[in-house]
Order: sequence, then structure tokens, then C-alpha cells
Amino acid sequence: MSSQLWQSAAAVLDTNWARGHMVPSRRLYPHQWSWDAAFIAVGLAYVNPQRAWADLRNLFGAQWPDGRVPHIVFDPAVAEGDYFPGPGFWDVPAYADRPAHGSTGLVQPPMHAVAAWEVYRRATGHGAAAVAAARDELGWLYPRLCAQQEYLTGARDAGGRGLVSIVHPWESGLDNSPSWDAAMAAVPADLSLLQRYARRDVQVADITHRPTDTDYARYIGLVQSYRAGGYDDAGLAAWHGFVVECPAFNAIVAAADHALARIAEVVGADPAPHRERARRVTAAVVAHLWEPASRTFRSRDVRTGELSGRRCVNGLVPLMLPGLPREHVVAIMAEAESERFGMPSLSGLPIPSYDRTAADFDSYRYWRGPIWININWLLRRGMLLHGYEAQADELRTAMLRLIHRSGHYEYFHPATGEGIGEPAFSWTAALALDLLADRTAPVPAAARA
Ligand code: 2M8
Repeated sequence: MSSQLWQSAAAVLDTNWARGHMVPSRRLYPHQWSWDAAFIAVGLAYVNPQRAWADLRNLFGAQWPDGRVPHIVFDPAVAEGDYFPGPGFWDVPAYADRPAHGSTGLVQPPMHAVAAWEVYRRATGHGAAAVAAARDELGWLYPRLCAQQEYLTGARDAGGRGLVSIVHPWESGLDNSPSWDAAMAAVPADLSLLQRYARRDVQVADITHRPTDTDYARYIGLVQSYRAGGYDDAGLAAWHGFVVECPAFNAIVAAADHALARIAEVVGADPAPHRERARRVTAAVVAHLWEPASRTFRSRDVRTGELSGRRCVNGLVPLMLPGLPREHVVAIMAEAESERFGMPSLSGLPIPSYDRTAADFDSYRYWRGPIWININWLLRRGMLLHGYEAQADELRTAMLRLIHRSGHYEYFHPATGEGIGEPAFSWTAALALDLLADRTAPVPAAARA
């Protein structure tokens, strides 16, 4: 299967390259998305490293002066109506040398330092000139990646506990995850907004596979709130309707600092502050997002102080942290292997996005049940990191088998493996390339320190 899968994955990435950047998919997502670009770079590193760097440059070229990296960089050649909410709705003013309406004001999980490190370390397979070019790219990216971390761990520490808060479910990347249900219940759902603004996604995708209208009314309302405040983060918890600490987002923040420590060594900067911040964020995840009764990580609503009552896959993602105490590693693996998430040995398939035994588990609806490759890719890395080689290999095989059988879909049915959503989805293809090529364990910066 491998050469056929390799060819089809590379073909998806060729098809989805548009005017100097990669789109997640042609129809549903016609602009550039932030964390997609990171996963995509990991795969492009094998087939077209120049494009991997160009894509990251396109994204960081749109970084705000305050350090935030926008969750969407809009392509000016795409019509306003081709994606909702489009550039006009976000109404972002001009900044630096960027024209107005160039991006959104939200962020996504900062996967980019991990991705940049992966692209750099693959450059050794492409000769000395490629390594030198990759070092230059790291030099360009490093201060920008640092500014991104400083924004997130500074202005976005809305709870004052050393954790990053997200201000919209879209920032998590796990848009309609049940992890946000309790916090979202308090956000007004003005359904009349959907008469004023038509959803574009349901014109291109099956409505039963997407977030509901109520979800969308809340999503739009939250954008209006943040936009009305000028996308300013001061005092967020007092005036904004959704302020939540996510275990996956924060684990990725800490993982970014581990990757930055390694990048710092290459570009001649001091790695120590990165290791120190990674340690602090890891400690805060353990101290504030762990629920001892269920022995799982949960999201926390900063406005109410409550942990979410739902077991979602974001609670497994802290496994990617090298400094995670053994007790928590063991608990995450137990959860991953339980009937709730079902490692491939139980289900024959990768891990779903939500507890399979929950009454409202939904096999089709986006992040409320289906299998996503990017999250499984992160979990596999965590398993390798903590010495669960057999399980990591099982997961790798299950992911490759699924993609080979069903195609490079956006997400997959958690019982049948049927492809759902977009059929030629960039991060699925990119990570398939990485899974085909890479059987090695990622060595964390901390382990080498
Ligand atoms: C999905 O999110 C966007 C909004 O940002 C959407 O539904 O329109 C999510 O799956 C997110 O994780 C992803 O980055 C994005 C593009 O693939 O699509």
C-alpha cells in the first residue's frame, strides 16, 4: 500500500497548493488556516520542503504586532462569499505592512515550533544546501515563534494561573467538541443572526456532519463580542462570554517551548527560558486541569471555575509532554485503552474525538465522535515519548490502514471508518506522508538537557 498511498498523499498536497500557500481543502476551506499549516509542513518536508517553509512564512507574515498568529490568513483572490465568516465580517484593521481584512483576530494551537523543528530535522535527507537553507528559515521564524508564545502566555493568561485561555471554540481547533458544551450553554444563541448571515459550510458539506445552527449562532455572537472589544484581551473574563483553558491547547503551548529550546540551540539563542516555561506550563496543566476523581484532564471554564463534565480527546493530548508525571501518563494510557476511546486493538480504528460510551456520542458530527488524524498523530508521538512503542505502532498502522482504505478525508466514522467531510484534506495527506516515512521516536529537548 505504501507507494500508492505516498503518491495519493503527495497529489492532494499538489492540488491544494494555491497562490503561495496551502488550503486545508479547495471547497470548504479556501484560505490558509494556522494549525493546519503546521501539520501540513510536517508532510511537505518530505516532498517539497520549500513549500513547507513558504507556507509557514505566509502565515507568520500575517502575525499581528502583539504577537498573535491569526487562525485564518485570508487570500485576497477568494471572494467574500466563499467562506463564512469571511474577511469583511472579521473587519480586522490594517497592521504593520498588511492591508485591512487580511486575517481573523483569533488564534489556534501553536503547533508551528514543533512543525518547524520537524521540517528542519528532515532537511538532512536533502543535502547540505537544504540544511543551510533550513537553518536560515529557522533564523527567520525563531523571533516570530517567540513572540507568538509571549502573546499566548501573556495577554491570554486570562485566569492568572499560568495557562492560556481560548476565547472561541474555533481557537481550540476542535470546534464543536463537547468539551465546550457547558461554557457554551451560557453564551446567547441569537438564531436571527443566521438569517442575516448565511452559513456557507452547509452549502458545501452535509449539515448533519457539521456544527448545529445553535452552535453557529453562538460562534458568530462570540466573534461579534471579541471584535467589538477591538480584539483586545484586557480583562477578558469580565466581559467576554467564552474564556476557557483547554488541556490540548496548553499541552501544545508547552510542546512549542520544548521545540523552541532545540531551535534556539541551532540559531544561537538561549534554550534555557524555553525549557523553564515548558516546565511551568506543564505544571499548571497538571495542577489546574486534572480531575482526580475521573483521573482525566478536562477543560476549565475560567468564568465559573468549573471543569468540563465531558471526557474528550483533548484530555489525552497532554501525553505529548515530556515532563508529564508518570502517574498522569499511566492514567491517560488507561483512558486511551478503555472502551471509551478504544485503542485499535479494541476497535480496529484510531482514537475518536469523544467518549464512545457517552449518550450523545455522534459518529458523524465533526468533533463530537469522528476520528481525526492530526490528534491521533499527536497521541502517537506522546506514546513514543513515554515508551509505549507497541501502542504507538498499533496507532500508526491503524491510521495508515484507515487512510489507505477510505482516502485522505477530513475525518472518519469511528465505527465503520467511512470518510466524512472533505475528501482531499491537506493535513490528513501530509501526516500520512510522515507516518509512512517516520518510525522514529521524537527526542524531547528536556531529555537531552
Ligand atoms: C475547522 O474549523 C473551521 C473554523 O476555524 C471551520 O469549521 O470552518 C476545524 O476542524 C479546525 O481545526 C481546522 O483548522 C479548520 C480548517 O481545516 O476547520
